[in-house]
Amino acid sequence: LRRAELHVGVIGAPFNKGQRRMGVKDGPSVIKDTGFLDDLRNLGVDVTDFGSVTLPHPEDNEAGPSGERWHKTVLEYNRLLASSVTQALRETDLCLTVGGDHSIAIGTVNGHSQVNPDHQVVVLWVDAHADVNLGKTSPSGNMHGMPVSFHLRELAEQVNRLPDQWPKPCISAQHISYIGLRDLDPGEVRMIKDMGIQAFWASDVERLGLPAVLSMCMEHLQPSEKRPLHISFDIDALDPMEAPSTGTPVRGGLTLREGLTIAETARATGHLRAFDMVEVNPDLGNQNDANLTSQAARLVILSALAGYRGKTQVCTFHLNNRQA
Ligand code: 4U7
Ligand code: MN
Ligand code: MN
Ligand code: MN
Repeated sequence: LRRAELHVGVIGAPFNKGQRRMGVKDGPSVIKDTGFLDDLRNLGVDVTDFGSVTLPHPEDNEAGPSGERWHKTVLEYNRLLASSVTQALRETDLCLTVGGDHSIAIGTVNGHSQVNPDHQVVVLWVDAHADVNLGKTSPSGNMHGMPVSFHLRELAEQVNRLPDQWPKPCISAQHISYIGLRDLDPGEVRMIKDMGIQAFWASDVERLGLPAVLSMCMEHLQPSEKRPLHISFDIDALDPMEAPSTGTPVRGGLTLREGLTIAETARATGHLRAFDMVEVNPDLGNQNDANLTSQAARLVILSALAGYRGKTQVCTFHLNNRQA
């Protein structure tokens, strides 16, 4: 019996309180219904399903000090999720978290950072949006537009946390890159510029080409044994023609083919340790839209974890420095 090359832990995060549309809570179940767990196993990946993370107690409806909608609920949920991510990463090589809205990346990035506290996690944020709003810069109050701000050390003083100061910042501005941006708020543009964050807009992908963008990203982030790579993939990075069922679609996005290339390139580094797939909302659009969107999510996941692109595994996986 061949030993699996990669052991993946999968966590469902059916959470929707980072924004106001209910249906994103069903993201994990419709993505699971595509059969991607069996696909992964058939592609030689060892999969442990850690089930779903849900809040055990009634939700609190209070906003944060700067109007962050459902602030306590969002952060308490993410504290729970973070501990599941940490546990999954202690038992497996790579943690896949399926959301849910993008506020769940408060928990996934925090949980990933707890695994090797002295190892700096590097993050590739694939999204139409920068998700770096503070309560005071957010035009909506929705916390799915804020997860990055919770992690950045440079913003430490400006973020409203839980009374015990959870979550602690864990990422420096030079350790995150964006791909796919095209809809930022004025405060976000200013913060990204001030902090010098590497950002590739959808227009940069067009102008420079994706291979050049990806090599600049990887050179900048330098994923390594000491710098595990975390990808947070918002399905709205893709063009709405490819992934229509999502809460904040923006036209002029990445093609599915580009999404798959990003996933494959990250995998080929051998340093990918965490992957989030978020913002699939099957309630939006018709059944065909929902199917297109969950299939796009499935394909991106299979590319990231197994190098799959339609029956052919395009690159041999090599996980650097994994424990024997
Ligand atoms: B997503 C927005 F104002 N920036 O903060 C905001 F445009 O996770 C959108 O990327 C955030 O889907 C989108 O509400 C959050 C808005
Ligand atoms: Mn293992
Ligand atoms: Mn987005
Ligand atoms: Mn997002």
